[in-house]
Amino acid sequence: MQYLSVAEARDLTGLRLVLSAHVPGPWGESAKAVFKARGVGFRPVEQKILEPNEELVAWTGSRNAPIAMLDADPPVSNWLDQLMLAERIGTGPSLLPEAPLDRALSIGISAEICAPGGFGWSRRLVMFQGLYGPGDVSPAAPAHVLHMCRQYGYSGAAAEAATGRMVAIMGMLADRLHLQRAAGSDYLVGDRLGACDLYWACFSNMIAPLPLEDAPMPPALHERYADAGSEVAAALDPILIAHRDMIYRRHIGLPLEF
Ligand SMILES: N[C@@H](CCC(=O)N[C@@H](CS)C(=O)NCC(=O)O)C(=O)O
Repeated sequence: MQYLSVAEARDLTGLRLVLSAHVPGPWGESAKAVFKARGVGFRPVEQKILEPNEELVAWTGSRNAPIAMLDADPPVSNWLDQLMLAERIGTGPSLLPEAPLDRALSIGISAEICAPGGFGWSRRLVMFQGLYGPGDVSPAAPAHVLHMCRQYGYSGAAAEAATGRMVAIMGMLADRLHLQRAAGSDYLVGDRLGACDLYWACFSNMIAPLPLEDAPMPPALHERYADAGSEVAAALDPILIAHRDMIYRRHIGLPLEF
């Protein structure tokens, strides 16, 4: 994918979406899927993964991605705010149900996948444990490592609890999909595509990545994602993968471009 630099993007109008360039970051891939499903075009802007991104911070106040920048509006850097932006400016069927209780369920499932302490956050803690742990990160570690661990809530104790959270969330999603299938729906809530379906499809790559021909990421990242440990492998009910493959084929499109 071709990315604009921050300098090229900041004075343009319309939607500019800052993304971690050339990797399938799960929050970034989800934001792309959400805007696409709502028919909203955007210009991709480069964030350099794990780097200080000083120009980006000066423009948006954030170092990481994704960040949605619409015209001269304030930056939108949280997954839920990005979903609400897509709901507001997009067209076609909403990614949230009409009825408030169903909305609450859809947003709640999405939060279990995307929010701090949720599935993606927990998976990242386990990956950090492989890179920087076990145990707390040493205060003598390089500054960028300390910064990253602080930003993403890494500690030995948090990483220890993370696999249990992932397994519990995967169990909830699998139970929900079985229930929905029995009621005649392929989707997590109701009978049409919702944001939570897109989030699960994108975040599932953190434990069971799509084949490299569909998601041509650096092979080392693919291996790291695929190696999620025996507890997670045991919790991977085939219905979770069947759902995400259907969501990619029917709604998001393959191969991925990042
Ligand atoms: N702000 C997002 C989460 C953003 C996030 O965690 N981004 C990560 C994963 S894609 C990232 O940019 N990582 C690369 C980096 O930190 O440089 C939200 O909670 O909605």
